[in-house]
Amino acid sequence: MTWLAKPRLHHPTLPCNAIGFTRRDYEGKISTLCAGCGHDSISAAIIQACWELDIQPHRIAKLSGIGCSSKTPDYFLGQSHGFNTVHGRMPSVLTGANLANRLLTYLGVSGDGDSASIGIGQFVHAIRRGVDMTYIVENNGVYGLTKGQFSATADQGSVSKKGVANADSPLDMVTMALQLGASYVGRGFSGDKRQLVPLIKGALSHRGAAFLDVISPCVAFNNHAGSTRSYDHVREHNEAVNRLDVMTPRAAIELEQAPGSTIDVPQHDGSVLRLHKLDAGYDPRDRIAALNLIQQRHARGELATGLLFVDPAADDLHGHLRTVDTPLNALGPAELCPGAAALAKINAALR
Ligand SMILES: Cc1ncc(C[n+]2csc(CCOP(=O)(O)OP(=O)(O)O)c2C)c(N)n1
Ligand code: SF4
Ligand SMILES: [Mg+2]
Repeated sequence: MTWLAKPRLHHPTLPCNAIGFTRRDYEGKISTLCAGCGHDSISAAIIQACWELDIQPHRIAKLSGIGCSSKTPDYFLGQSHGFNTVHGRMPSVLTGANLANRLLTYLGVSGDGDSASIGIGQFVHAIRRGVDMTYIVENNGVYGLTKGQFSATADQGSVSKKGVANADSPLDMVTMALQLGASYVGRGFSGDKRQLVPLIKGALSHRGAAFLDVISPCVAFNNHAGSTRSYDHVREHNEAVNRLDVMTPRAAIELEQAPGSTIDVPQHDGSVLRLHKLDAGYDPRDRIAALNLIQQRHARGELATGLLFVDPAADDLHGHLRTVDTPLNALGPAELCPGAAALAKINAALR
């Protein structure tokens, strides 16, 4: 794989976050993706979100599969743990890593090909189990890396670069994530950083399975007239349901006075998600309403973006399994081997 290292020197007056890191400390190598690829904008949003949240880079584990989208973890968080799995296998490797060490922040980055085709079973089970992670699908409707075949998320009737219309029904990963029990579900657009950064910040602060589908145009193979994943098409058919801010515990919390227009949703880590409703009456704490909204907008050829659903009281896989608070990889022989008497007791109970 080709890669270019970034020069380490930077201007001494670059602003630092609360733990003394500049934005550059969250960057990675120089991207080798096509100029204008939506995936690079998502990488920039991830860098911004982690910097603003003051997360220690070495406390993040970034995992991905195979594809242009799955290459991107090389281009951000160069000081974090990273694992590039085989095609479609990111969710199971992330689940294992999370079970071994619950104290890291897990970020899974994947593509619509990686997660909606070969890896769909893996996606389904990681979401269903409530693995504590932020799972981002960089959705361009094609297999970019292998030169633009339609993916399973491509809209029926969307036209390929060669002029062929897609005959198959699309699979909507946001709908699937909602049905599977994800406790934070949103859809963003790589071209809308103002919406995307807080969406990612909220997902990283959330405990439980957070899923984000980010529409990310492929400028090489899916950005022409007739494609429903082109920059122009998405800009024309995008309807945001809310505007988000994420306030970390240190920040002063001030309520806006417009009655009925703002919802504050506290998260496990003490941060507060503040949602300004744009769509009158839309409550992102209602899973059924989210499913209805997505279907209604889809029938009109539109994309609903923003935070579509959040359950602030959600638990995660560790809670379901009642694992100990200490990371499993830090347990010593005494905790791991309770001794012959304990084994005898278990055996006796099974007789
Ligand atoms: C087991 C296996 N099957 C097929 C491939 C070929 N392959 C590489 S990337 C890819 C699809 C990538 O599409 P997507 O996840 O949407 O990423 P994008 O490049 O669009 O960002 C495929 C089919 C592979 N690398 N490994
Ligand atoms: S082929 Fe498409 S997805 Fe891959 S880097 Fe180029 S624009 Fe991005
Ligand atoms: Mg793709």
